[in-house]
Amino acid sequence: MTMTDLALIGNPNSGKTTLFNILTGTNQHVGNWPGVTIDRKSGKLKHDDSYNVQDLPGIYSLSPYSSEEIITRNYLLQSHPDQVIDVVDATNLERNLYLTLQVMETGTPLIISLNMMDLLKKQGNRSINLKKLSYMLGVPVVSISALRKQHIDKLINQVKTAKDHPINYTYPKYDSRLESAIDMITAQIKDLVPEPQQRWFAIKLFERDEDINNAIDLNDAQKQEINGIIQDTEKIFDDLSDSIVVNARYDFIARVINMCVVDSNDFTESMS
Ligand code: BGO
Repeated sequence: MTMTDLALIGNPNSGKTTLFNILTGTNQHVGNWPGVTIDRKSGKLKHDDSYNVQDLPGIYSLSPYSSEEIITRNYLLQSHPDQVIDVVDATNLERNLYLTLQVMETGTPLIISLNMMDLLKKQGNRSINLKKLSYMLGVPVVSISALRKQHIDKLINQVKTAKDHPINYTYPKYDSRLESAIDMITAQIKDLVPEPQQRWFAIKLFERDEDINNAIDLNDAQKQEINGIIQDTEKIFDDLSDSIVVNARYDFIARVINMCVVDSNDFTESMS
C-alpha cells in the first residue's frame, strides 16, 4: 500500500489537537521528537489507513528560535510530507496567515483548514469570503469547526482530491524590490538546492538565517555576491533584511484581508 504523509501545522490554540483527534480517533501513537521532550503524535486517518497523519508542534513562525519551530521547519524541509493541512483560526486571521505564508515559501503542498467558524459566526462582526481567500493565496480553503465536528468530511474530500491532482500554487509575491533580491539570490543557489525549495532558501539567506547559511555549500564568491545583494537592498529600504521580509509578509496579508474580510464594525463606523 502506498502511504501518504499528511502533516498538521498551525498556531498554538488554532484547534490542531482537536482536529488531529477527530482525524485519527483512537489510532494514535505518542512518542518524542528526537533530542527534545516535545510530544510527537501521529496516527492513521480514521477509515483510511493509507494516510499517516503527523501532528506538528504549534508555532507562530518558521524562524529557528524555539525547539518547536526547528522541529517543524526541519520536518517540512527534510521529511517532505505529501500534504500539509494548515489549521488557521478564522477569528485571528492576520496572525495565523503569517505562518501560512512561511509554509508556502517552503513550497510544501498545502490545504487551509479555516477553523473556529462557529466562533466567527457567533462573534457576528466579521465574515470571510472563502473563494477570494483561496483565489488570492492560490490554495484550497475548507471552513470547519473542529469543536462541533462540522465539515470534516469536506476537508477529508479535499485532502483526497489534492492527492490525485497535486496543488501547484504560485508563491506569494512581495514588494518588487525584495522580489528582485530574492531572484538574484536564487540565481546564486540554483545548482545547490532543489527547485521547489529555492525560494525558501533564498529568503532565509536574505534574512541571514545562520542554520540555512551553514546548510548550503556556498563558495566565497557566492557568499560575497549574496552579501552585496542584501546590503544593497537594505540601503534601498533603509531597514534590516529580516524586518524587510517581516513587513513584506504583513503587507501581503493586509492586501488579502482587505480583499477577503468584511468587517461590519467598519461599516457602522463609516455610517456614523
Ligand atoms: C479549550 N470552535 C471553537 N469554538 N473552539 C474550538 C474549535 C472550534 O472549531 N476548535 C478547537 N477549539 P486545541 P491546539 C477550552 O480547550 O485543539 C477550542 O493548541 C477549555 N479547555 O476546544 O487544544 C478547543 O492544539 C476551556 O479549547 O488547539 C480548545 O492548536 C474553555 O480551542 C481550544 C474554553 O484547541 C484550543 C476552551 C479546558
